[in-house]
Amino acid sequence: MSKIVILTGAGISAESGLGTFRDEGGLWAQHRIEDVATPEGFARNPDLVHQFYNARRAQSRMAKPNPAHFALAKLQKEHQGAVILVTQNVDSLHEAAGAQNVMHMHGFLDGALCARCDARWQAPLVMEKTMNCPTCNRQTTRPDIVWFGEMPYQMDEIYQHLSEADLFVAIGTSGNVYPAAGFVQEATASGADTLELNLEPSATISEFAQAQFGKASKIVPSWVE
Ligand code: BV8
Repeated sequence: MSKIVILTGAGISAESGLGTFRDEGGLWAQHRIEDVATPEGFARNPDLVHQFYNARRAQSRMAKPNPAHFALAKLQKEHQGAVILVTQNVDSLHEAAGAQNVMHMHGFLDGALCARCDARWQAPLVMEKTMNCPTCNRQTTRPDIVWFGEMPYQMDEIYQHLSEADLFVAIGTSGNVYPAAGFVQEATASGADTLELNLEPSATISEFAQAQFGKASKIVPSWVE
């Protein structure tokens, strides 16, 4: 059975009402990356960072999966084990649509992490810097999110899957953030075919053998069919 590795970005959740980062009025237009998505920003002003993620957590808990999320879950079900879903997104819309074993390389809005003892637990809707870690009881709680300059999760497994891929598909990502934006080269180097499904050409469009442009809720279900 051929192996398909799929990478999704904020664009797949846009039609579920969750803001993207670099589109008009996106998250990075409202906040400086260095203030809300770096460990230095968190050390400088944990309240601001918690507010940023509390607002996104509240929004994501009200969001519903769209036809693109459901189409990928269906594809996964039909190709047991041969469809690997990697996401840069920190929402849980893939899981809400029925996807399994989603690899959240940039972390989880619904995850809390202790910066001191590495304990992880389900984040409450509102997180504050005064929250005690349930394991070491210190006030060192942070969102379980991979910030700029931090090592994304499950990288070894992801590179292994890319080395075995027959097809790599990037959906709803602008191709600006590494190492995710470099996955297309890894896949090409292992002889995989490559496809970009996006609203508009990404920064790495020249690396893809094929591309289809349009809204994810339209082009992803038609590609899965
Ligand atoms: C790391 C936190 C070392 C979670 C995020 C130079 C070269 C190489 C690397 C670097 C470099 N300079 C700096 C770096 C490192 C840095 C980096 O890449 N910086 C960039 C800005 C240059 N990377 C890191 O620090 C990473 N760590 O490198 O560690 C290492 C290296 C290798 C191996 C191991 C370790 C950590 C990166 C993670 C940072 N955390 N976010 C959060 O707050 O959500 S990144 C942030 O951007 C999000 O996670 C998001 O997922 C990610 C990517 O954004 P996109 O998902 O692509 O969203 P965007 O808005 O950009 O684009 C949306 C797209 O959707 C658009 O194309 C749009 O057209 C499309 N779209 C919109 N609507 C629709 C649609 N498509 C279809 N349908 C629609 N309706």
